[in-house]
Amino acid sequence: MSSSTFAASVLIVSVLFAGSSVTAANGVPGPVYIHMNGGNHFLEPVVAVVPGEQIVFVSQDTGGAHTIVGFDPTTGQPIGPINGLVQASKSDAVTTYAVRISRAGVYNYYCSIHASLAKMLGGAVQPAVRPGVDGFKGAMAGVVIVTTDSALLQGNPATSREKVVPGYFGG
Ligand SMILES: [Cu+2]
Repeated sequence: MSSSTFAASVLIVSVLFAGSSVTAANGVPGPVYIHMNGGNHFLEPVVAVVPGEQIVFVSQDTGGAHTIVGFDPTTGQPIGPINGLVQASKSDAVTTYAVRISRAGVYNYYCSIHASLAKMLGGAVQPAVRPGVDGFKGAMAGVVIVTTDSALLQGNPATSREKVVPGYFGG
């Protein structure tokens, strides 16, 4: 292998692994973090994890609490395993809610304080902006995809690998 071919191979491998999580000793990748602050939205509204990987919701909201409620989009009923609450945090410490999901699938969640579920035409349910709540980039809701698809897993935003996002505190 020529040195230029080797350099190209290293580059390709680096690109392939740039988006993947740190792998723990047990072979399950490290946590994926989802952050929120006083803007009342989830900073990483769509993330992908492998089955069993830890998902950590991190409050950088210095003002108020958020719920993280899994729901069935066909009925609006709460559905596990996502079911958490994070209290307001301080700028030198964060509160978190962590969950692991073992079964592959698409898991919807929303904050019941800052969004509400609205029935769509046909009966399906979707999170909607709760009237009177400020700071939205749309309804406070998100999706976790539990998958082994490497293309999806490599699409996570860079902030999902950091427990605390610098400069993101607010409330
Ligand atoms: Cu909220």
